Amino acid sequence: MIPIHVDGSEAFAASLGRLVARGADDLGAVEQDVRVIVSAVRAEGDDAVFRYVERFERRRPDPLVIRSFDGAAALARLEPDLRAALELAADRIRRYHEHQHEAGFRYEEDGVVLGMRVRPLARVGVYAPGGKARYPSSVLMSAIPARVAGVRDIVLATPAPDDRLLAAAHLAGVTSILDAGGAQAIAALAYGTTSLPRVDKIVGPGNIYVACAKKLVYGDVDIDGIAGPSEIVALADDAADPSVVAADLLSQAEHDEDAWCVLVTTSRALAEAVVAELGPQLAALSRDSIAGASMRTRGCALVVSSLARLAEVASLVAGEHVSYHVADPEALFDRVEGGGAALLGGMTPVAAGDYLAGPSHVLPTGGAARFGSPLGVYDFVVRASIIRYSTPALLRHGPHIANFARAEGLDAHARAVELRMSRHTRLGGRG
Ligand code: HSO
Ligand code: ZN
Repeated sequence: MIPIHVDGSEAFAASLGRLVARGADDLGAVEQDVRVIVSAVRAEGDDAVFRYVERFERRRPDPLVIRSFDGAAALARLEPDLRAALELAADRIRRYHEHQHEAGFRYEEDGVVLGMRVRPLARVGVYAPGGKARYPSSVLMSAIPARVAGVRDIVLATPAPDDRLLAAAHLAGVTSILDAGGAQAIAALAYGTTSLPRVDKIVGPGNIYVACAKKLVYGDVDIDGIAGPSEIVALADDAADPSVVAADLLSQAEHDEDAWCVLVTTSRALAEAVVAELGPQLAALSRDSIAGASMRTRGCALVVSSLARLAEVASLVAGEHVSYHVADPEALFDRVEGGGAALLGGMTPVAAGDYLAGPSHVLPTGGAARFGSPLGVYDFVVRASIIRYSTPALLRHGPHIANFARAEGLDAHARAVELRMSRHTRLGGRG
C-alpha cells in the first residue's frame, strides 16, 4: 500500500526530497479565473457576489448577510451527544487560548518611555468550506481564538450553513454570517460590499479557489496563511503499536486525496507491520477511496538508523501534525525543529488535537511549519509601538539622530530634531 525506503538508498533520498519540496498547491491553474471574480466583486459588490453564487451553487442566498442567527436554537436541535461534544470542545479551546493573551509593555529608559500596545483587530472573517470539508470543528478552531483576542465582529463566510455549523458559530461567538463560499466570499470579506463592511483579516482553510483568492487579496487585508492538504508525520520506534500508528496515518489520509501521510521509524519491522495494517483498516472506512488515493500517491515509510536521524528527517519535512510513537516522546520532541502540532505518546491521537484537546487545528501545511505557527490569539491582534521623549532625553539623543539623518542625506529629519533642541534652548530650558 505504501512503499518502505531505507535511509541511504536512492529511493529514500528521492522520497525525502519530494516531501521537502512539497509546497502549497500550485495555484497557477486557477489564478486567472480567480482574478476575474475578485475584481468583479471589488467593483460591483453584492451584485457580483450574488451572480457568482448563483452560477457556482445554483441558489440565491436570502439574505446574503445574516446578522442575527439563532445559533442557540440550532444547538438545541442537535443530537445530544454531538451537542455535548461541541460544547466540551468549545470550552476547552477557549481555555487553552486564554493562555495566549499578550499584554504589551511599557518601560522608561533615561527619560524615554517605550512600549508596545496590543489591541484586538476590529473585524475578522472566518472562512469555512462547504462540501466534503464542511467541519463545525474548524469554525470553533478559527473563531474562538479571535473571540478570546477580543475581536468585536467575527464574520463566518460559508455557503448555506446547516444546524451543525450554526451551532458551532454560536458557541464560537460568531457575530454574523456571509452566506457564500469560494473566491467571491473572500473578495467580499476583503473589500466589503453594501451589505458587508470589509474585515481586517481572513482566516480558515478552503479549496484551491479560496486559497488563491486569499493570496490575491493579501496586502489589502491580512490572511492567516495558505492552507494545503492535511499532513501527518508519525515518528515511531520498535515499541510503537503498529495498528495505532496506521490508524493515525489514515485519520489524516481521509481528509483529502492529496493528504501527506508519512511514517518515519527506526524499525524496519515496525514499518512492515504498519504497512500490513493499512489495507484492512482502510477497507473499513467510509472515505476509503479518498484515504486510499492519498496513501497510494503520497504515503511512504522511511526507515532510519537512529533517533537523531529521526529528529533530523522530521525537522526537514516539517509536518503539520507530528505524532510521537516513541518511548521518550518529550526527549525526541526537544530535538525536532518547527511549528505545527506535536502529539506526544501513543495515547495521543491526532484526532484529539483535531477536535477536543484545546489548541487550534488550523496549522501550517506544505512545509510552512518550518516558520509558521498554529492559528492563535496572536493572529488576531495588532501591535503599536509607543515612543515618548522627555526634553533632557531629546537633548541627549538629538545630535546623534541629526548626524545619522545627515549621513543618509535626510536634512528634514535632522531639522525636525534640531528645531526642537534650539527652541528648548531659546525658551531657557523649560521641560
Ligand atoms: N485535521 C484537519 C482538521 C480537521 N480534522 C477537521 C477533523 N476535522 C486539519 O489538518
Ligand atoms: Zn483531521
